[in-house]
Amino acid sequence: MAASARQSSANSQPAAYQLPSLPYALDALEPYVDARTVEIHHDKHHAAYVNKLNEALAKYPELQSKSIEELLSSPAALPEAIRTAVINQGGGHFNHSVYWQNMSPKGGGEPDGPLADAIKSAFGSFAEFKTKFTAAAVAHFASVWVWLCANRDGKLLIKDYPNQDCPLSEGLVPLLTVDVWEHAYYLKYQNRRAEYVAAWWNVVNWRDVADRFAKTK
Ligand code: MN3
Repeated sequence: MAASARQSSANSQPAAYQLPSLPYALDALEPYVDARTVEIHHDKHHAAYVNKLNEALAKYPELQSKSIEELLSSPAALPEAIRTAVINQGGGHFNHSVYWQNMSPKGGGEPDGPLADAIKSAFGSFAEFKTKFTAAAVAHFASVWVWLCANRDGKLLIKDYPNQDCPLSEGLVPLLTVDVWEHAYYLKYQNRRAEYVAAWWNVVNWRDVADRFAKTK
């Protein structure tokens, strides 16, 4: 009985990492990002990364209390046995978490304030930044994430990462990302990745991006 009680108590403990709720309704990003895609992408794909991250960390309670940012910022410090799993599954969890927060039904347009100034300084103009970021997102054949990041000096740069690799592992601050894995757009756009990326700009939550940039100061 005691063993069984312990077992059930262990099973009822909350998992170390939880799937974050979406900050809007499933259909809130319509018509740009459709409800069915958001549902599958969040409830199935993102959830799977969280579950597999928890599985990888099951035998490492000391790592479960760390934030996902901490884990991904120092991959070399991770036990070798789970390093790849944490980079892939933890990266999947982190990247998707930023992706959801980077979008809003009230998004679109252009940033203002210090973020707008930094974009102008790094890329010449917002239009030029948008062109370069779009080109990076559309160009890749493989499954990648394209990011706007800040380096340690606060300078902005566009980076793309394969699989679920993320800017934290290179010491960069992640600001804005678009998921261009096929599952992010295939139901609505099929092979038309460029159309998805063009639509995605309409839901970019510049307030969230600006908040992330403000924390780099
Ligand atoms: Mn995805």
